[in-house]
Amino acid sequence: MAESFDNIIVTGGCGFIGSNFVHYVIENDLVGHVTVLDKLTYAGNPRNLNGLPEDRVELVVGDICDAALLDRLVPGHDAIVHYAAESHNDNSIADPEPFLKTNVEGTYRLLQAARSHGVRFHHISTDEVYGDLALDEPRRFEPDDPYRPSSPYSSTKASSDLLVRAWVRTYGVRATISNCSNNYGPYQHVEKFIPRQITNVIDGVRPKLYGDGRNVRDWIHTEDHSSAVWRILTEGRIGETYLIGANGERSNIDVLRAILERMGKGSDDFDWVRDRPGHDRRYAIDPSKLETELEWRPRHTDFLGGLDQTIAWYRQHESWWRPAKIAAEVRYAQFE
Ligand code: NAD
Ligand code: TDX
Repeated sequence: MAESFDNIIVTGGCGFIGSNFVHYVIENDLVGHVTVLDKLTYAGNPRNLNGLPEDRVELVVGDICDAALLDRLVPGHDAIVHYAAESHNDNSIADPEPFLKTNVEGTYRLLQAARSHGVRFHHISTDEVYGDLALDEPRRFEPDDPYRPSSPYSSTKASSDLLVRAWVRTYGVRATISNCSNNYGPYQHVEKFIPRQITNVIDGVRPKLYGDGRNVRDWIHTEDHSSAVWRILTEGRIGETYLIGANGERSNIDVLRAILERMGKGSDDFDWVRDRPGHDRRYAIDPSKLETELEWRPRHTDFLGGLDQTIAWYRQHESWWRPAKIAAEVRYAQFE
């Protein structure tokens, strides 16, 4: 039987994916109240929670590494859904330290709080913990594959997953883990591939493609990520890892050319730029455990339709992304 939750904490709920989950659970009346715990780093924006009822969503601005804050905040809640992270590979290559702090220490602090206060815990992770696959390899990532992270970012996410597994086994924390593939949709930070290229085209700047452009990512719409997390939180087996994916493998050059075509540009109207160091070749998720055991299915199976909606959203929400765009391109100029 599905477990029910009335009052949950969502860490990182002002980021791209966490805020989508807050909208999902409130707008579908799945929980009574959400406390968003978010440090509001460069990646967090309280406007992502606009339109939600104030009596059902409270924003607490704070750091997941703050143990005293967690001890005050966690009692009275029945679950923690943990999205907060430093999430961008390129930033982790330029400066790994915030990734160690937030992704590893922050997850440790939250696990200790969940343990002390007997609260259910769901940990949001990434397919990147499994490293990468060759382009011609006839297999996809499976939950029990070995961890082989490549970047400072993915190694800190892998570390956080291992902490969760140990806290389940040693301390009996009631936790689950999900590892999801690349998300796309509205509200994604403009440092990430799809919004960076859409906003470059809007600005009359040529998009930037790393390396030979043949790297493959497995795309899923954020709303499908949210519905999968809810299913795992309420019906998943404690201690289990579930992979979330929507059969959306595409090469970067194909995605970029789809954006260019939709925005009225030629198929070669972009710049090839220096490759990302340690750049993972291909990610691909086998979601069959989630589909079979928890009967979850993605709803957004038309990637090009989703891309059209995403482009339209960035065209209509320039005031949302403009300040972050300026800062992100300053950062890119330092390492490109
Ligand atoms: P994001 O960078 O858009 O948002 C991260 C949020 O966490 C921000 O609101 C930020 O302010 C907050 N935060 C950062 N450090 C914090 C701290 N110390 N204390 C409190 N809050 C803090 O990230 P996203 O793309 O929404 O990713 C969310 C989660 O999903 C991450 O755990 C990420 O690893 C995982 N994930 C992302 C993808 C993807 O495609 N973006 C895919 C799989 C998994
Ligand atoms: O300007 C660019 N040009 C380019 O070719 C950027 C920003 C990226 N790329 C390439 C690198 C990747 O192969 O596009 C692909 C996607 O890049 P990102 O958006 O940076 O995502 P990725 O590194 O794949 O990681 C994402 O998915 C897994 C999220 O950022 C992570 O948080 C998540 O864990």
